[in-house]
Amino acid sequence: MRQIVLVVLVIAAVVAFTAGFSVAAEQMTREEVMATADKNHDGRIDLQEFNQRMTEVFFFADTDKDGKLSWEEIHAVVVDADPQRFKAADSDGDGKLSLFEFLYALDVDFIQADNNHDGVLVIEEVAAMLVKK
Ligand SMILES: [Ca+2]
Ligand SMILES: [Ca+2]
Ligand SMILES: [Ca+2]
Repeated sequence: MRQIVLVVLVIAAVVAFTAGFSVAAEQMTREEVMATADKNHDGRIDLQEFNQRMTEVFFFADTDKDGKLSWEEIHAVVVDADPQRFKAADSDGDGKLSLFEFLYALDVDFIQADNNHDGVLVIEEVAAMLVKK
């Protein structure tokens, strides 16, 4: 089974949804992923842009509007989502992710993708996440 880093899929998936297309996440190019998350168009995604984007994703994915993401809600947006990662992210064990749990888990992805530890992701680092197996 292909292992793609959750965060890139989430970015890509929400782009596909909000754009009104049923484009598979995998069909998005890294340029498209970058262009959507890079709000100030400086060619890099900083943690603030990242969290902003992920907060949008959170509320987009919360279809029953209870303020938390269930596994079903995550899975509806990210078909490749990993149930183990969902469990790991659910730190209070209530079976759902709060915004805090969601952002915290994704920030770990962000930090791991930031290869040179300068606090921002450049296109090469995003590309590295996309091809990670
Ligand atoms: Ca930026
Ligand atoms: Ca929900
Ligand atoms: Ca929880």
